Amino acid sequence: QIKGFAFDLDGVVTDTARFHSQAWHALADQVGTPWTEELAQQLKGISRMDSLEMILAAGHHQDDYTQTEKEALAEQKNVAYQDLIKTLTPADILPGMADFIKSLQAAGYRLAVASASKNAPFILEQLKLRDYFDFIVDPSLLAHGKPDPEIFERAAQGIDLPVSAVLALEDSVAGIQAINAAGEISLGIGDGLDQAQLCFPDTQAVTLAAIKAALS
Ligand code: B16
Ligand code: MG
Repeated sequence: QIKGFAFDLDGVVTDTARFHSQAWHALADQVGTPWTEELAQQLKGISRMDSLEMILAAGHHQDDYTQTEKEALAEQKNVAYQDLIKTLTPADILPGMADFIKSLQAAGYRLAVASASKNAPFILEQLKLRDYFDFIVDPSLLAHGKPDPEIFERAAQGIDLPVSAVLALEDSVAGIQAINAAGEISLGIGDGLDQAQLCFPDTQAVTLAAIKAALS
């Protein structure tokens, strides 16, 4: 019996990946790592420091910088990213997601956000969705990022539910693996998420009725 939902943010509620990519692309150019669409895909759902390490490793530059220099590079990317997400408005909520979130709240489900992004509270404010969520996981308190289950376990705890009563939505492979490892019901949005228990082609297709039908 599902009593709560845990939402990934980027790729599920809004498309911030284009802004992450824009900011990381500039940084990749600066450190001399060739930017590819494949690399951009691999960064989805991955924490800021782990993303930086992947970009440096892709160009064999991981040993060229001290830890302090790496932190400065990550901060530089974040400043550029934060400048881009200031432009977000409710019009940037992915198709169908505002109605879906509102319908869940109206039906009495508890809602959590399980995003690896430290910018999640700001993004939710920009989208005017902050008040619909009972709990936002603070990723700075996590020992491990996705695909570790910790973030989805924390989301269930934050809304006072056992993991078995939570359905979680994700658009990344690492995210689906994290949900499955946590023991929650996994709902994948988009292609290439064969490990998800429920698969939907896009956000528009995700409704409470469709989920109930898929689970029955
Ligand atoms: P920040 P999600 C993730 O968001 C993004 O997919 C990933 O590309 C990003 O590096 C990560 O958040 C950290 O974001 O730099 O803002 O803390 O998909 O988990 O909602
Ligand atoms: Mg995502």
